[in-house]
Amino acid sequence: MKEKVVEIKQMFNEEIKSIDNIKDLNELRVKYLGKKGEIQKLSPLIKDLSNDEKKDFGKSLNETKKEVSKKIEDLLEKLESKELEKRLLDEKIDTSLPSTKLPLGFVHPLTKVRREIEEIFVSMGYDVVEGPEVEFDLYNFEKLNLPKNHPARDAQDTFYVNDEVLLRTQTSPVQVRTMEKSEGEIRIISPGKTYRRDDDDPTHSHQFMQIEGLVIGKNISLAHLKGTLEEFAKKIFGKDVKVRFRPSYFPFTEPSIEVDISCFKCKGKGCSFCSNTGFIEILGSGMVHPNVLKMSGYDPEVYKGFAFGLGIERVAMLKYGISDIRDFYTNDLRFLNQFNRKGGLEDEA
Ligand code: 2NM
Repeated sequence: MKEKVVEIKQMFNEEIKSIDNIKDLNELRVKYLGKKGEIQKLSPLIKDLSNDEKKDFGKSLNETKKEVSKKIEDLLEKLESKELEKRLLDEKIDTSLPSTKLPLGFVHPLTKVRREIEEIFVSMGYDVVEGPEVEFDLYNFEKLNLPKNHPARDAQDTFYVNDEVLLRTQTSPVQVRTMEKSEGEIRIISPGKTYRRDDDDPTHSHQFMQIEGLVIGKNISLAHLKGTLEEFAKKIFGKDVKVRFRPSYFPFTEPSIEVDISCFKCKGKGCSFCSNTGFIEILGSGMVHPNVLKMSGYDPEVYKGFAFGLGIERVAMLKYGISDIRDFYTNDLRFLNQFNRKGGLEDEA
């Protein structure tokens, strides 16, 4: 009986030597340790033995089972780590290969210029405030000293939702809303989309972008307006530009002032670009009209303020020499790619 066990053990030891993969090892396990395996097959023989022999045989059968089992487990462990190593080697990533190029996006020129203007004013201590594009007539016109039937409304005709609701023609309603909510000093700019009833052409667009600014304080004067806007013009167009202030008219400011910079084509000598004036208009401004202050809860005897507004398209057109405002809105990549990270030298970023 015992010889049989030894024989099986020897057979197993011989067979396991040639196993070099997990699949074959599993087959070997079934062959020796399975329900109908070589070792199990010996169990029925036990009943024909004497008690002493039974004990002896049972013991050697168990030991063999343990031994075979242990050898299989050990080899399994070795084979598993070998296979993992092989898989890692096979799947090794070649980091020297060139990567697939992903087209990187870049910001729209209007966003670029808006951010640049915002940064200049934020560095002077202004907050950036936004508001609704669909506005009440009350905020877009009436509280800006433009009552119904005021002739200046003509120049700012817009898209109406109904008699009292419209698409804002400027971002000033944001300034009005801010004044209503505030007491005391204010220093804000409000960027955003604005709308006018205009036929689109190279210099007009029914939708455009504006940044307006508002400063309110007890001793704010025209001197603050001039100093601020001159500093802004030099930061955005270069420190060599000359700045000119010219009287004008807006219903919401008194006095009203337009700001020009020296023409960068002819440096102020006069050319076709500046209609021989040597200057180019860049923004409108003025001291906030007492009526506007009053309507928004400020006492014009105590508080004064200056305000200004500029078109982002206009600044971008002057800065980059763009001659048609519609280029900003038609999404032609030949136009837009000029503003990619490489300055348009390559098709994609
Ligand atoms: C401009 C020109 C002049 C302006 C006025 C106000 C407010 F709300 F304070 F009255 N906000 N913006 C203003 C003044 C805007 O745009 C050409």
